[in-house]
Amino acid sequence: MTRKALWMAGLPAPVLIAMLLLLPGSRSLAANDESSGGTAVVKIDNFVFVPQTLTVPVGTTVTWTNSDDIPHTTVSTDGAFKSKVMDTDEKFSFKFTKAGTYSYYCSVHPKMTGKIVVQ
Ligand SMILES: [Cu+2]
Repeated sequence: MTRKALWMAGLPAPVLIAMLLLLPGSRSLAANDESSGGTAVVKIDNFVFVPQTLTVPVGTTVTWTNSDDIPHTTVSTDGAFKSKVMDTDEKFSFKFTKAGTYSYYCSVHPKMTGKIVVQ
């Protein structure tokens, strides 16, 4: 009885594995679709935007996270977006709906600059 129950419990495993393998695949396909609206992340670490240049498809929401102990902002040079002052671990998100190159800086430390390239 016990042996039979174990054998049966093992049966669905290949099915589960196949499902686990297939599901992330279909999700990443959807992420590549411009209309689905993906996400991307810029980290602020040690007075640097990481990565300094980020290339994303149109429709991507970019989230900046301040990992510094010092307050920072992210401000577009052409006024497309402007965050409030972000304290440690605070975030700011902006959805890029138009192609273009968006330069930005930290208004507290204007030497901190970065770029979002939207294609
Ligand atoms: Cu700053």
